[in-house]
Amino acid sequence: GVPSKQMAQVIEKTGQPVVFKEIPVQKPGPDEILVNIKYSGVCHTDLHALNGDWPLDTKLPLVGGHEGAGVVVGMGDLVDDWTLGDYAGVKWINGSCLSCSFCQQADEPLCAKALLSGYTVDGSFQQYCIAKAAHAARIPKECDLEAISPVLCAGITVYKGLKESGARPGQTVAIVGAGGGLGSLAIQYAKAMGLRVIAIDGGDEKKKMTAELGAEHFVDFMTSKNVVSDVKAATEDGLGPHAVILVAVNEKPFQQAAEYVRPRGTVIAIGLPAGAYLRAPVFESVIKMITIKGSYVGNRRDSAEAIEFFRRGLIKAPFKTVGLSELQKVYDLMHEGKIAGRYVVDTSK
Ligand code: 8ID
Ligand code: ZN
Repeated sequence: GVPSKQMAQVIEKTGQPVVFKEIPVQKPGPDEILVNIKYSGVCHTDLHALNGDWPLDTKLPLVGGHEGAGVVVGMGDLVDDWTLGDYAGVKWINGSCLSCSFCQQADEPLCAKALLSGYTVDGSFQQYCIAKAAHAARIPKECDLEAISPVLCAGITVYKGLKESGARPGQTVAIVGAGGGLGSLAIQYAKAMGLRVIAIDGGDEKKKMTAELGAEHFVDFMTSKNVVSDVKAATEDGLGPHAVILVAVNEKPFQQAAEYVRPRGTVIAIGLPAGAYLRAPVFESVIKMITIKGSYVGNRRDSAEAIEFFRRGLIKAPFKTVGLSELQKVYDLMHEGKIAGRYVVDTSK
């Protein structure tokens, strides 16, 4: 049976540490499922929510988390396509209206009424979490819930970003922030899609990890004297990468990428550093015919495809697991930029 109380990490006030406490288990509405979250990845977005540093208010108090992997333990009366015991994923898009023009064209992340897990509705840093049945991700039974949890945001987002870049097999993509959560998965998806990878991040631990994941080059933003020329030099003809995937949490690379991307190339902005601006020189942008665009998570189809790459064994990104009770420690490490790969929390501890 489902208990009436559970442990959760609660943001009571932004800018203050999360509070590990007992809270009630919610009941699913008619079109919702209740998921017993086993594991949840910790995304930098959760830290933005804790800090309240985006121009978008969170609900308060708030249970964060949007990379939740677990088991369906309840559902509302209108739900007829889930079975108790199914594996389900709680992702960033918790629900959407399903009828606006964006939802109709499968741009559900653009729905003005989208519910955001761990931001506008309670998310996966609790043992029992609610998701709209139409949007929860279907996880095949053969998948390991611990290892797949980071796919539910990081994986979906970078897979979508790589598709949006238009980069084709054999071409080169620069991943900026390659040593972090999204970046480490981006290397794996890029490789699986037949792309060649230049990793950009800082420090020897991330250099080693990105090489093990399959990056051919590493540019250290902390020691490089000229990131722009170093990235260009890492491509065979010196003309720069075909695409740039920006997943860093720092404004600088958002103002640099247009300078090293290849003519006809595409810069994809994914990371969301607070208060930051993109910048590109008009002259070079025009005569190089470059494209700069944003990419925001993925729709339900992107999510299913990203999960399928994982199921096929193509995505093996490094993660470390700690108890849900230790979430604040993960935030502290993330704030210091000390995490190579992803942290996952185990909701039973
Ligand atoms: O849908 C979306 N657009 C979406 C989805 C999910 C997450 C956007 N995000 C956003 C998050 O909110 C966050 O702003 O993507 C960003 C990255 O999330 P993350 O991968 O979870 O963060 P991380 O694990 O802390 O990794 C960030 C990496 O960037 C590196 C850091 O060293 C770290 O490894 N980095 C930084 I900070 N500055 C850099 C620089 N100048 C840099 N790497 C290269 N050059
Ligand atoms: Zn996320």
